[in-house]
Amino acid sequence: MDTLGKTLTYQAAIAWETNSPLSIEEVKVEPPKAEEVHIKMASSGICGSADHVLKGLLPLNFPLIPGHEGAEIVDSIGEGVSSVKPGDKVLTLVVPQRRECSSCLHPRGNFCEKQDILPSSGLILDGTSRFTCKGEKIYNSFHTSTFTKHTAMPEIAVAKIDDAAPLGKVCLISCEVPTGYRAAVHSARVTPGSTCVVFGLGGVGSAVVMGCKASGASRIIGVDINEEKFPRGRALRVTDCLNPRNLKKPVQQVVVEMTGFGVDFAFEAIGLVDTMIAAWDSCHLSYGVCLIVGLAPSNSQLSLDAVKVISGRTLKGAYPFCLADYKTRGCIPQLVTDYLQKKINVDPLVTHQLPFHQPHKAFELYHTGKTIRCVLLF
Ligand code: CND
Ligand code: ZN
Repeated sequence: MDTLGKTLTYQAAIAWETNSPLSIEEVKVEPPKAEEVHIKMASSGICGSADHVLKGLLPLNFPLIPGHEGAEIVDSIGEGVSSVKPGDKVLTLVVPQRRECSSCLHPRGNFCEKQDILPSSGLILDGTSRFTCKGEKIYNSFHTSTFTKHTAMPEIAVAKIDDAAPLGKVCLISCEVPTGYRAAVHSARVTPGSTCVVFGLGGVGSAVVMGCKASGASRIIGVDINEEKFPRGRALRVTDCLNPRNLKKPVQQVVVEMTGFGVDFAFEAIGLVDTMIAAWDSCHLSYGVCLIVGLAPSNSQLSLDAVKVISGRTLKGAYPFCLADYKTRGCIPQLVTDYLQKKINVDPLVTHQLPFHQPHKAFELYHTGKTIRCVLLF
């Protein structure tokens, strides 16, 4: 259906305030303005960051339509849009790529100045919102908002993907897979025969494990407090599983003893300061690389032993897609093609699929830890 020029009403899941249940509402969605696209949602993953947003751990404006891990079809385009056309399959991008700012133009930069994460206004590029409900303005999350049947977004925050992509699964390639997989392959540059530890075997941590395995790591230690994650972790080639709650010593000490001197690469994919420190302390003193992927609550501080910092270890962060020269619109479509060509496999990461109008059930499943990723289907 061509939505050009029309304000239409669609169902969306709204969080009216933090820590309140999502409510399915009738939402008015304005048509796309210049350099915007109107899209029809096909699927959206339930990412740990969306849970952080709903709990108020990241500073976003409410009421909002959450969700940022989406796969969709372009419905109509505003003036000046040239990279996509109606009918194209696309993925939403938490970090857009306008290709004009210092980050976009730098070969190793990608945190485009048009991003809406640090800080987040919850508005589209022109400073307005395209959503209203019951007469009230509804905010976006990170330019995206995927828990809605339709949305209007900036063209620079969508990436056209292969027509053959199965939309019920590839939504994970909009956030979880590039974040985790590329953190191992591209940002940490895991080497063949190396030892790795991954803190958190949820969605992102599982994608990190896949990246470590694809890079030839010989030992991958998985750490999680939920042992339901271990069989799926082992299927992805985690070699040793540790539950810190069942250990008599701090987990970092156990990891160092298991590997002799500490691992070559440590990843934190939980979002807690304590596990970030444990990941750092698990690394080899001299050449270990620690990559922080998890998002800690805003304003939390990471306190490290200053003496141990000078031994040579490296600490890096991997904010959404800020993986060195990993440009979002340029690189994400290639990951979809790699999936279609069976070079990477995201199927094991999609453990559950539910209809869009059951977000509560999806979050319930998420909180029990029974999922790697639950995908909402529209
Ligand atoms: P998910 O909830 O699926 O995974 C977290 C895992 O950590 C679960 O398996 C938990 O059981 C486990 N866990 C929780 N507490 C502990 C603990 N104390 N010790 C050991 N294990 C524990 O979340 P996700 O994988 O979707 O996201 C993980 C983090 O990554 C989260 O902080 C999210 O905000 C962040 C993230 C970052 C980026 C990025 O670009 N850097 C993108 N997406 C998500
Ligand atoms: Zn830019």
